[in-house]
Amino acid sequence: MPTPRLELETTAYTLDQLMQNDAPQLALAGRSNVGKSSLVNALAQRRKLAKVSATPGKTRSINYYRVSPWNFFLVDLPGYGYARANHAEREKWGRLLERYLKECTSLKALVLLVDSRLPPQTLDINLVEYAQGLGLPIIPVLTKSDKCRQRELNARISEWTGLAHKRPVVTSAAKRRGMANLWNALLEHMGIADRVSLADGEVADRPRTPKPDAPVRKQAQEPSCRA
Ligand SMILES: Nc1nc2c(ncn2[C@@H]2O[C@H](COP(=O)(O)OP(=O)(O)OP(=O)(O)O)[C@@H](O)[C@H]2O)c(=O)[nH]1
Ligand SMILES: [Mg+2]
Repeated sequence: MPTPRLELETTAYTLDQLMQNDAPQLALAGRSNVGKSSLVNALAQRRKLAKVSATPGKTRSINYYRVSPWNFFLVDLPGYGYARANHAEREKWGRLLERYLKECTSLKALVLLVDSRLPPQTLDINLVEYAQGLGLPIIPVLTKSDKCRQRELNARISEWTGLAHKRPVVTSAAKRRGMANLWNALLEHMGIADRVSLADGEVADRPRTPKPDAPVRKQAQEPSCRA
């Protein structure tokens, strides 16, 4: 049973920097701060492969991660719906995302990340409709499940199964839960027969030792669980 490995291959900030490579791609899309970069790290069982931040709008580029031993790419997209980005920035990211989804012929599915704590949001539904219009399959993924009760997760599962016509994969990057399920959903979608077996909570690299007098950073406001 192979162990998946992720390596950053290249980064694109503009349309003319989009990677030209025939290998298949799976794109991770979702609202800003939903946990896309954290999920890349959890899938890779690493802590710092992708930059994570409590401040929304951290990922401003398209980051292509090569997945070994299989020859495909996971693509971390800039988050949408970042309220504090100015109009011009939002336009620029929107255009980049739209062109990427429309023109990348190697793109095999949109892995849509949605926060387990929130009912489907307009921007997510718009993206689902846009992708469905392009004939692009959607793999829905619930993030931050550690922040939710089972009752609320069940509600999300049925809402997203209805919208995306596929049962979402429930994950927590923080607790490293659901990573084997997610890998296996991705491999299955790619028509790859291998399956991954990772125990929940499994971490490959060593945790960073906190400095004794490191200042405590203020966290951005997070939605609360209403179940
Ligand atoms: N509790 C919990 N927090 C998480 C989880 N995944 C991500 N976070 C937190 O959510 C915040 C945003 O995570 P990112 O991975 O940077 O989110 P992103 O979608 O890449 O954000 P942008 O790059 O701004 O689009 C960070 O504070 C993470 O620590 C999770 O599974 N559980
Ligand atoms: Mg990010």
